[in-house]
Amino acid sequence: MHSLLFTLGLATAFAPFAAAHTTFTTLFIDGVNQGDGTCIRMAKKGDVATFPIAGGLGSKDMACGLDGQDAVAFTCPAPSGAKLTLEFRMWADAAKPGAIDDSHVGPMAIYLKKVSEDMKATPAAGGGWFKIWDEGFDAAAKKWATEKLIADNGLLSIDLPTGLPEGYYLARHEIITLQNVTNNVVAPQFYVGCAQLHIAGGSGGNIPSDKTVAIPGHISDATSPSLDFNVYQEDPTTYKVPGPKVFFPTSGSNTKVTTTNDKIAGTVPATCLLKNANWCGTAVPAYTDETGCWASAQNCWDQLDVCYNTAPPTGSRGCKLWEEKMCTVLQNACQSKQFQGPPKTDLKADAEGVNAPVPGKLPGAVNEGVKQVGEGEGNNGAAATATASAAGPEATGGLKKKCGLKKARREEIRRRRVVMALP
Ligand SMILES: [Cu+2]
Repeated sequence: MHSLLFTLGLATAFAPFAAAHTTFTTLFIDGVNQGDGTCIRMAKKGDVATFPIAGGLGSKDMACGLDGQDAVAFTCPAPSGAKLTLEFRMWADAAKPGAIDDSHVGPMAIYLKKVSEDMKATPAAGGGWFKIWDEGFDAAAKKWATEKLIADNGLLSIDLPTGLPEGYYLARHEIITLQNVTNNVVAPQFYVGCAQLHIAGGSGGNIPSDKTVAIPGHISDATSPSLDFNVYQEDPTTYKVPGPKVFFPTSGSNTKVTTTNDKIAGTVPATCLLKNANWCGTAVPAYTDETGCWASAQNCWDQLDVCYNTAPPTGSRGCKLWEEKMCTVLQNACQSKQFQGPPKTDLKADAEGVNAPVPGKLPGAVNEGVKQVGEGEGNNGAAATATASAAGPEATGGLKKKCGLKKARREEIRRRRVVMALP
């Protein structure tokens, strides 16, 4: 008999592992860095930003994570069929390198949901989600999706479908890690988050409702073999990713459609002098006398307050730059009685140093070629089945080796179970 301990923040109770989880921090569209935290819904508090979902399979946090029901200010424009790259970090602000602790093995998936122009108007939790890609264990590479993510420095690229109706979307990632699932305890961890997108297109119709699922609800059975899977003992090539089948609406046209930013709600405004995640610094008032100078400086400090107060766990590098290059310069000018201003600055919305360095080369799309399978067919489970026989005894050898390596880890999990059983 299994005791079902679904994601009770199990690992979070153990300090050495507290920082070893993961969170989605940065989005690239066709190779262009949108900025750390920009267009991304993530947990607002840094100390829990990388933690798995704590509320269980029925929690609203399953949709876009903790605080994921709250829209952020910016929406990023993507051309039809654009390549998205998601960056995952162990430390949201990139204080230390790493994507996710290598003990965390399991599948990954990407979902989309069409929402209204007003990002606040459509709740993330609820119907309308469809899965555009998933991967469990790659038998050819002998790696779980998470292991491939680590090998790619926490970067995952995916091509968007070309047959989507133009409009606003949430793009959601789902990482499920199975390292704490043993023969006695089913404690998978869910790491989810969302990006706010506008996807250009126009040729696509609506998303058929029979291809969509509700989140939470898309995975409801904690006893299913997709969650109750012992990665230390079971054959990973038999693993099936949970949730719906992949639906990848393609259009016949390969022409890349783009929409100009001024037609899209929530894009970073052209007046943005410096950006930090979803905050934007705009020009301070011009002045010609002392009073005006100090008023302008105050305007700068007021903007700075908002920047620091709204900075997500990815950090406040942009705020610091605004403080140094704008407010401090302005204040010094007022103090030295230069009452004609403001002084010229060389700030750019994405100034050097606002974003953490990109940890590696952006990888090719995980679904390159997969979409040719045909829409709605997907690769849910199929990839594992198709490659299982090809992998042969070597795969088994790999598994054994992994068991040996993870022995200490299993013992630790057993200890944890005892701790968890205490009142
Ligand atoms: Cu973890």
